[in-house]
Amino acid sequence: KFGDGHSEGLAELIRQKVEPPPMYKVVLHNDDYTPMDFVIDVLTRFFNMQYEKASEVMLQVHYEGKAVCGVFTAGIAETKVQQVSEYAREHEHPLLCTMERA
Ligand code: TYC
Repeated sequence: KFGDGHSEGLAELIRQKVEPPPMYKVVLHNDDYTPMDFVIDVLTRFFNMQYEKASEVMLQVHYEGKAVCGVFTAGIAETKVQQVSEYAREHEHPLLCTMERA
């Protein structure tokens, strides 16, 4: 039976035991409308950054177009992207958050 989490081959099970899991960068993207203070709030709220670090990362996005907020396993990265996207939507800001293979 497929798709129930018990259909992996032995080689995949061994790989999982000896290889680190694939990691994903969570990336924030610049836009012209999201307030700087809101981006700092996002970085402190969802990425556990202190205000000073959050301000640095926010400015990196603002001046360079994007910045990495953190590197996580797939499930955690997906959750961060969802949480940030929902929070931005709730506050009606166009802030874009994506993930990419590290
Ligand atoms: N460029 C935005 C402004 O000038 C600030 C901003 C920073 C927006 C980072 C998005 O991910 C972002 N208000």
